[in-house]
Parts: sequence; C-alpha cells; structure tokens
Amino acid sequence: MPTGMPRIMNKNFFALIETRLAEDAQKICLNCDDGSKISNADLLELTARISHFIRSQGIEPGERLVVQVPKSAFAVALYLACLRSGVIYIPLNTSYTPEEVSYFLGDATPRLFVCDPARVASLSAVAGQHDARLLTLDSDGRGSLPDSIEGVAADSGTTEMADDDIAVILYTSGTTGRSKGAMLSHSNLASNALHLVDIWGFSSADVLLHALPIYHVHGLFVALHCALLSRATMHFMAGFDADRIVQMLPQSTVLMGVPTFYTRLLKHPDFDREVCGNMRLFISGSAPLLAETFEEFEQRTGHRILERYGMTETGMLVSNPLDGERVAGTVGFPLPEVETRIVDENRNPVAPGEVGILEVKGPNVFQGYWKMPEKTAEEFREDGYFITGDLASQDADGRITLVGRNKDMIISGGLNIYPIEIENCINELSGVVESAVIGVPHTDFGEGVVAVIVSTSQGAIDEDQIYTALAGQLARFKQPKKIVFVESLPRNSMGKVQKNVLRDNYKSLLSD
Ligand code: MLC
Ligand code: AMP
Repeated sequence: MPTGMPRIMNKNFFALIETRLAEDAQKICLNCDDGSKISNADLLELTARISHFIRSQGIEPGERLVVQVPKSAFAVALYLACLRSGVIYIPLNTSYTPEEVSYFLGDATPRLFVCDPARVASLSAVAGQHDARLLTLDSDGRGSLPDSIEGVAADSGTTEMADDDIAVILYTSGTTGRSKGAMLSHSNLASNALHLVDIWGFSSADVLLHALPIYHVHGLFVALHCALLSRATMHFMAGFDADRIVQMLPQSTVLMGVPTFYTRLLKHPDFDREVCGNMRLFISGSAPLLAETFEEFEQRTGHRILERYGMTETGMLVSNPLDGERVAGTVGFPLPEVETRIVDENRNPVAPGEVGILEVKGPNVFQGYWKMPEKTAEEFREDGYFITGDLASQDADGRITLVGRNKDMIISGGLNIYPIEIENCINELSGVVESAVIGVPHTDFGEGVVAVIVSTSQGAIDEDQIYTALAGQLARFKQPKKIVFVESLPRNSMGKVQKNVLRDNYKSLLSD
C-alpha cells in the first residue's frame, strides 16, 4: 500500500479525494482561463449537487454516463460526481464524429449522454437511437445539465464501493479496428495517483499548468489526480496554447504534457530560462520524447524534462526519477508496486540490454475490456501479467528504454491511431482497390498519418473525394495528412504489406 493511503473501508476513490480537498476547503483548486476561481469547497459542493441529480434520475451504481464535452470546471465536477455516486464515467474525445460516438453509445449503453450544446443537432438522433437521455454542457459550464441542477441540494454520502468496482471506462483503439473499453477500478485509480504524488513530490505548494484534454489518462488521471490529492492549484486551460503557457509559467511550478507541448514551446521566442524560473518540474509522456528535444530544452531552460511511460489499461508504469539521473531517451524505473518483465517471443525473460516485449503487473492494471472477455484473456498471461505490446530493454540497473511497438499503432501529438480503422474506411470507397496507412515523422506531432492507396484505374478517385468521404466518418486527428497513390503495395513473400518499406519511402513527407 502506498504511503498516505488511509485505511478507509469505502474504496470509492472519491472518498479519498474528498478527504484531501476538505482539509483545506478555501484553497483555490481550479484557476480557470475565464478568470473564475473554484475553491476546494466549491468543487465539492458542485460535485455533491450533480451527484444528487444523477441519483434522482434513478441511475444506479454500475450504470454508465457518457460525456463528450469541452473542458470546464463543471466537467471536472461531473467526473467526480460519477465517482461519488458509483456511476461509471466514460469520457470521449471531443473530435469524434457522430458515427464514432454512435459506436461508443451502442457499446456502453449509458443512461445519460452529455454533449456540447453546439453538437446537439448532429448527436440527438444518435442518443435517441441508443436510448440515452441527452443533456448538454458547454465550455462555460452552461447547458441543460447545469440548468437541471439549479436549486438541487447537495446530497450527502459517497456510494460504498469495493476495490474492483469500476470507476471509469476509457476507450482505446484496437488492432481489429474496433475500440475496446478499458475498465479501471476505484483502486486502480487510487493506487496509481498516490504513487505519482509521492514519486513526483507533489504538494499543496504546487501550481500545475493543466493544458491537456480531460478525456484521456494523461489529463484526466495523471494531471488531475496528482493535483487533487496534493491540493495543488491548477491553472485550468481549455487546451494547449504556447502563448498562454509562456504567460502563466512564472506563476506555476509543474507542467505535464505530450512531447508536442515541448517542441512547440521551444519554437516560442519568449520561452527561456527566466520564464521558467519558478518551475520545479516538466513532465512528458504519451509519446516518445526525442533526445534532441530533451537536450535543447535543457540548454534553453536549465530543466531536464522528466519522461514517464504509461497506458490507458494500466495508468502510469515507469518514470524517470525526481531526484536522480533523468536520461534522455529512457523512461526510467518501474513505479512502486509495478512489476515489469521483458520477454522474448517464447515468453522467456531476455538478458539486460536485450529487446523484448514488456509485460506488467500491479494494482494499477485494469479489470479487463468492457464486454470483451476473450479479448481480455488474450492480453494477459496465465500468471496475471498484462502484455503491453511495447518493445523495450532494461539495463542492469533496472532502467527501461522503449524501443518500439509490437502493435501497428501510430502516435500523433499524443493521440493513438490504429491504421486498420482508416484503411477499412478507405477500402470501402468505390475506385479504391486497397490501401496501407502508415505513420511517418511529423515535425509538430511526432508522427503523422499517411495513406498509400491503390486505385482501380488512374483517376478513378482523387484526394479530395477521399478527404470528403473520411470527414464524415473519422475524427480529424485520424485523417491522413497526406495521400499518395501507387500502382501496387510492396509485399513480402507471404503476401503481407511491407509497411516498413512504405515508412522508409515516405519518411520525409511530413517533416522539414
Ligand atoms: C490536432 N490535430 C491533430 C492532432 N491534434 N492531428 C493529428 N494529431 C493530433 N494530435 C489536427 C487538428 O484537427 C487540425 O486539423 C490540425 O491538426 C492542427 O491542429 P492544431 O490547432 O495545431 O492542434 P491543437 O488543437 O493545438 O492540438 C494539438 C495538441 C493536441 C498536441 C495540443 O492534439 C493535444 O492536446 N494532444 C494531447 C493528447 C493527449 O492527451 N494524449 C494523452 C493520451 S493518454 P485541421 O486540418 O482542421 O487544421 C496516453 C497514456 C499516457 O497516451 O501514457 O499518457
Ligand atoms: P494509450 O493507449 O493512449 O494509453 O497509449 C499508450 C501507449 O503510448 C503506450 O503503449 C506506448 O506505446 C505509448 N507511450 C506512452 N508513454 C510513452 C513514452 N514516454 N514514450 C514512448 N511511448 C509512450
């Protein structure tokens, strides 16, 4: 059990958050971009009112609430209210199309679906189709959900939860093109959050620049939980804006971001040692941080970025040390209670320095994929280790370096994209014989999507027609940044498309 884990019977993660926030009720928790300041007491009160509303709708613990809303203090309270009432919270990327949202509603069968009022026209039919009641919430905390809690009293009590009860389902793309809902329990969240607060030295003196979206592990769990449990104040920003970050850095102590945050900051003319003078820590994760970014950052600011590694299914797994050597290109050491091993294809442990597949075990590892017991079983070994699909090596001192992925996944600006989902959409278009979607180096996003397409005949389909067709189906970040037409795809003797050849052929297409 991590230090600081109180011996409370109710394993509802909200009980822990509430205890921590209540210890300094007047402290500012969220310092929002619109100038509003939300204290710990304000947040708890809003949470209790939303929770009362959720319960009054007859929504029982274990039932689901799906949200696709812009970032706001109200959205944070909505998340906490779900934890509090035991209702499973399911956040969706705000750029998902109605077609994508329809899949998630069909799979999760939520009682309530909360969306941005600006999208009601395109989403109300989808909600109706899946029997979900539709409510709205915008970036200013306005909408039919806030209207519904007008005058609603704060309820008392936090629903009793056991260790393995599900708190959140986060959808993650899959190798089959079908998204899987990773089920995270209350204790998965609590154990990971408590360890991160400890190992990164979070305290109530911290001011966290929160510029990440709150629908993924990084912004929702890692950043938010660290700040809430330590009673740090958050500068809560709608999204990443380099000008705004530079402006707020002198009043902050910690920034968490994907590597694109850091490469963009390095391009900012006013980003220097002086504006970083009050900062104690820059943390990077979700995608590989290039050694050259690490080095340039240190030269410019004097700070060595702390890189860490994690996954939706597991929360954070490995981190460079707060005190101790942070080595560029490595992700550091396993977190307390996280067991790691690196194995070859025959499942035998590899020698130090050798590359293999990283497998992990610990109290942070998820409870399985929602309604997919077979898929869940495939991803675990008999002895309970979860197969990450990441290729890594570990040196004799225990330090881990990620060297690639065993899964056909692209990470663009910290967002994961599975090529098969895009290939399936392209292959259905008339005029297309087949396609191969690859990730190639991208100056801003680290990797960018390129679609290589074979058409039935020259001119049978053009780029614009493909972009138009994909626009209705796929979120913007998944759409190819470039399309290339070829006569045929390179294949090996087994007939498998050689994506490595394509990646090599087009490696300079999206970078300077
Ligand atoms: C935006 N676009 C992207 C993109 N983000 N395209 C590819 N990849 C992305 N990540 C599109 C936009 O729709 C737009 O398209 C064009 O690219 C330029 O957009 P922008 O205005 O420059 O983008 P911006 O809004 O500034 O967003 C970029 C970003 C954002 C990097 C700040 O993507 C972001 O916040 N990423 C973080 C994602 C994250 O939280 N990952 C953690 C996952 S958890 P057009 O054509 O319309 O102009 C995880 C586990 C772990 O992985 O270990 O943490
Ligand atoms: P997700 O499925 O969105 O949770 O993304 C998890 C994946 O992101 C991991 O399996 C890794 O492939 C990748 N990832 C996370 N952190 C890092 C990192 N620091 N360096 C390289 N890849 C990372």
